[in-house]
Amino acid sequence: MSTDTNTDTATHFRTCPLCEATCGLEITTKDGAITRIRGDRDDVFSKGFICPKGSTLKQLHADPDRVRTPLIKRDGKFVEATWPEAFAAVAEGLGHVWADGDRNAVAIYLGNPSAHTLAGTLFGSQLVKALQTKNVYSASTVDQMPKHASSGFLFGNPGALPIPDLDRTDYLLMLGANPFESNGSLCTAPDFPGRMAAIRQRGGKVVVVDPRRTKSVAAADEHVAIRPGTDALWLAALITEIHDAGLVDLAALGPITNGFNRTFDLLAPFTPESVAAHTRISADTTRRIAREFASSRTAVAYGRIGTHTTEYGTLASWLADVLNIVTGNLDRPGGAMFPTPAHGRPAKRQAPGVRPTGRGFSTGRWTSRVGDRPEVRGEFPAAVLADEITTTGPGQVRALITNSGNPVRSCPDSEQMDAAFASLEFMVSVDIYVNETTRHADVILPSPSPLAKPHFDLAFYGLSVRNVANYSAPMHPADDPSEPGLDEHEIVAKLILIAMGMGADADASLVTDTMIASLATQAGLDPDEAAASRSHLPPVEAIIDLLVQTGPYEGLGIEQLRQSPHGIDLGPLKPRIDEILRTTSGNIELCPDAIAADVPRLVALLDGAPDDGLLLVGRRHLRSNNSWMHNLEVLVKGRSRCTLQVHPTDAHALGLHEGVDARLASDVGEVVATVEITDEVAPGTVSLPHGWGHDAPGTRNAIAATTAGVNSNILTSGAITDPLSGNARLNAIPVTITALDVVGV
Ligand SMILES: Nc1nc2c(c(=O)[nH]1)N[C@H]1C(S)=C(S)[C@@H](COP(=O)(O)OP(=O)(O)OC[C@H]3O[C@@H](n4cnc5c(=O)[nH]c(N)nc54)[C@H](O)[C@@H]3O)O[C@H]1N2
Ligand SMILES: Nc1nc2c(c(=O)[nH]1)N[C@H]1C(S)=C(S)[C@@H](COP(=O)(O)OP(=O)(O)OC[C@H]3O[C@@H](n4cnc5c(=O)[nH]c(N)nc54)[C@H](O)[C@@H]3O)O[C@H]1N2
Ligand code: SF4
Ligand SMILES: [Mo]
Repeated sequence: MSTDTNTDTATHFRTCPLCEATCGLEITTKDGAITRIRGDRDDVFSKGFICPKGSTLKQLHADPDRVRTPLIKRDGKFVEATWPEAFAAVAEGLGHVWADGDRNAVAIYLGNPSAHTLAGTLFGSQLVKALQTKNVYSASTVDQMPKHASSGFLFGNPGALPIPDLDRTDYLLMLGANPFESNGSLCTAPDFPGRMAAIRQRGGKVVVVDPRRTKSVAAADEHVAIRPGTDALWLAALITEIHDAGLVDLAALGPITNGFNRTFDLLAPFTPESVAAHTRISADTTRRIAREFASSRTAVAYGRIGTHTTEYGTLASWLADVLNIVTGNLDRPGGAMFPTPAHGRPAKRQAPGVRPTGRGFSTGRWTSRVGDRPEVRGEFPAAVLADEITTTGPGQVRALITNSGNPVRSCPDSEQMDAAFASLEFMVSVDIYVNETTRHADVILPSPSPLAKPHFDLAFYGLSVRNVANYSAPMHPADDPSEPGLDEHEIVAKLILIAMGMGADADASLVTDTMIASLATQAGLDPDEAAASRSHLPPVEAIIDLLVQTGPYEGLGIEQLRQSPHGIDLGPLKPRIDEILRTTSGNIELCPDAIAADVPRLVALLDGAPDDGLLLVGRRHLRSNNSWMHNLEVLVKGRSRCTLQVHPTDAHALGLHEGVDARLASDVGEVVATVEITDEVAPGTVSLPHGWGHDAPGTRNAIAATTAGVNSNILTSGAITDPLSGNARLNAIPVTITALDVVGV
């Protein structure tokens, strides 16, 4: 921070915590009040790039609807409480449920922002462990779990996700992602649009595969308007074509990969011709793109939400990686690479010639009580949480903790979720708003404004296109009278202590002290010395210091981070497959049994008749963030964005007109949405964004309520998931549309 005492202005540099892009912000204050937020031009990674959300941290900080005092529900109404009262109510409410002897009766749901907070990334898994419950749910199973599953199967390491090396690739094949709105996902790359443009400027090519003509499509060389839900078919055909054309490149990865022939045999039925009707992509196009990809100097296939959140999510994710592997593009510059984050563990040294074997990856170590769904990475599908709450009998979920999640809007079959939450015996939410989910809570524990918290992107530096480290100290002291008074990590620490049976009064520092001691021990340091030498630091900074000092970059610690307000650039990604692999063979397992056993489902899709009905897909908008940030006037003003996009041909056939309301129905629910006729969607595809529907009673989001929109997850089904990952199908939903008669016409 720099200050000018003459004018009482100060400049703070922080990383924006709102999305995965990790942009640097320059925040100017006068007399403590924020006067301006703009992109930090000196940020080593984002170099001044910012999107409209970054600057609205100011409005979020000031939002009068943001919860600033713990709330306890009494006689159906929230009343303000002190922190000791709130924690006592939590200990009592959860304690009552635990008293019956079943730890599984308390469930937890961790929402998306918990990947963006230190509370979530450092203490989330500790809380899960302390709860000793199998009922663990998160936004991962409405998002990227297929990617974890495919990495688990391929590399034995579900936490190691290959990232497209955007800055060096010659050919980006991007499926089901729209970084012009989302700013990128599982690919931390501030100014993704600029990085895409740079690919083209250096003579490379960008191909976007999406049933909608998005802004990302407009900035690409080529648009492939795929039929929703068919990415796995198409990727399989690309691989078969590359194999048949003799373009497989085994030079680098062949010696460390098992299962090439089995993979090619399994994928043989999928050819450019055989998948053409289902994907609506001509065989010529598929053949040409396969050859371009394989013969490009470097190339990378990168799939995101549109490929992952379908019934074939893990297969599609696996196939994108197979495509990268068989063309020699995994773990090499310009291909798909594994970042080396500053807080990661340093590489284990292997004796020369010895493969780095591990324990491999498995799912289904236990299964859900209702529906017998396998756990994946210790989680059940978010799609079954409602059933676990409403199905009576031993093991029933009776209490719930949510941390930064809004599953009543973000998860499938959300009306059922809403009703289920209303029936809980006890619910506690760590959140910043009273919204569709937290209105059901008995206690709300408010997290401070993002500007009042320390920040270090533990999750996203592991998914980043460059190795970077940037620490932001809190801009406001924890005891700022306009803030709730406890940092979010302290709130989570208190919940951990309650779950451990230590009561509501135990000191949060017990949790941070234990973490410091155990990290030190793991790193081979003396725990007392490690703690003593960091006793001058706030606990979270001490933990980051310890992680970074014992990480892969020598000479890096919190001091260097503090002195580098614009971040530290640790260079481009480096090949490191041997440090990643944890398979029992020590090799990449291209065709593991679990995956092979799921391929017949894809064959069945191919053998079935192509679906000619209407398929619903979602979409994102730059000025939105899943189901929240809709209470900030500056972001939601103007025309409603929650429209049902229909292609002119379909609109004509259905008798729909621009701006009228229509009934949109799936086999689990229906909504009434306003029609927008646009050829941006492919014929047969309709699109409605998720995260809207802010008209529920009992919420406290005055602005959001005025631009409510409709909740698209009324239409998605909890029953249909990708079997290997448990991920919900949120795209490619069969729907029907009926024109509603306009009154008076
Ligand atoms: N149909 C459909 N559904 C989808 C998707 C889709 O594409 N289509 N996308 C899915 C995806 S990718 C995701 S990640 C999920 C997201 O699903 P969720 O994580 O369940 O929901 P969000 O809308 O991100 O809600 C975030 C919550 O965190 C709160 N919050 C914000 N900042 C903080 C903070 O700093 N601390 C705390 N404690 N709380 C905070 C907000 O008030 C809000 O309640 O939605 C999924 N749902
Ligand atoms: N502004 C904004 N930014 C965000 C978010 C937000 O809500 N708003 N959410 C954040 C989160 S939690 C995430 S996970 C990321 C997601 O980031 P992205 O993965 O980039 O997500 P989307 O922008 O939803 O883009 C998904 C695209 O997939 C297309 N699609 C749908 N079905 C299919 C299909 O079957 N096949 C193919 N090939 N394409 C399909 C859709 O038309 C859409 O354009 O964004 C993050 N950033
Ligand atoms: S792109 Fe993401 S990280 Fe960058 S300013 Fe926008 S919301 Fe923040
Ligand atoms: Mo997400």
